[in-house]
Amino acid sequence: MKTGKLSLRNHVIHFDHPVIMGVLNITPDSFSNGGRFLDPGRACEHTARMVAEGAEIIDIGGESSRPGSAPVDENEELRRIMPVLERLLRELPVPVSIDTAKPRVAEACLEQGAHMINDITGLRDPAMIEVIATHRTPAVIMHMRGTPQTMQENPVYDDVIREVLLFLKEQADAARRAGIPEIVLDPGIGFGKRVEDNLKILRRLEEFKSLGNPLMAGTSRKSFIGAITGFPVDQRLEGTLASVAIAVLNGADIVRVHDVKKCRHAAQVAYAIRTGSFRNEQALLPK
Ligand code: HH2
Repeated sequence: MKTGKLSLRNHVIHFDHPVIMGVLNITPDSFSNGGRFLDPGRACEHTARMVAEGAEIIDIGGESSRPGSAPVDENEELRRIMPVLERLLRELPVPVSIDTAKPRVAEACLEQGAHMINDITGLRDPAMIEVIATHRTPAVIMHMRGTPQTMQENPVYDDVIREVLLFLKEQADAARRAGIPEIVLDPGIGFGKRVEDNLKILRRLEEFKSLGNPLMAGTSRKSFIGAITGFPVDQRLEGTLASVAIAVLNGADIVRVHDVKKCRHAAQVAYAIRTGSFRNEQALLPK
């Protein structure tokens, strides 16, 4: 089976196994882990644990995107991210992605040595495309209807798969034309979508492979799981594991998660079922 790869400066990730992106939210108000990692020491400790458990990319966010969350200005976002980024780039054996929609934040982080920009607004700001293209690093393009402040105000789609596919294709084409070398696509589970839209996207995730890019999915602890199981964010691990397994079975190359070890196991089993091949992944962890 032909598998793809992603080059992140001096790191190359091959998609011959499911890749785990570990989430590090340095925010007071994220829907999950809000306030836990504002202290850089605790943030780095937690990240080191995620890497030891098998995270191959760390995604740092300094602004919550939960529905209705308050926007932060770029200085505050940088103040949260920078001390942790500097330390992680020095100490970590894995690449670091920055979850931001602000070109100036992206630029400062890329200048510092960050490996990728994860933009939940899907590079809608042309200045963001320019910054990433200048640094020749990859980008994650995610689909979101509206903004985090407005996205859950009655989102209705004629055909959610078609609309998301079209947006991702147009944005990926623009990014490619501008010189961004590699692009990861993400349908944006929970971003301006009803529960039934999220379910349909996960059920038909394979269709997003038609665009030819690596595919990422972020389902971890999200509210569609709570809507189904009836449990709050701190009790959504089992639902998350089911969704991670389905995402990988249906073609996700990267899964963005908070619970690295458990999600990695679920993803490994799903990947083995999808491809019919397996290897002892534990033996491949950095010692
Ligand atoms: N989900 C969140 C944030 N960033 N990026 C991508 N590419 N895909 C996602 O699904 C995604 C994302 C939301 O989750 P979290 O970071 O845990 O929460 P918050 O935004 O409240 O910090």
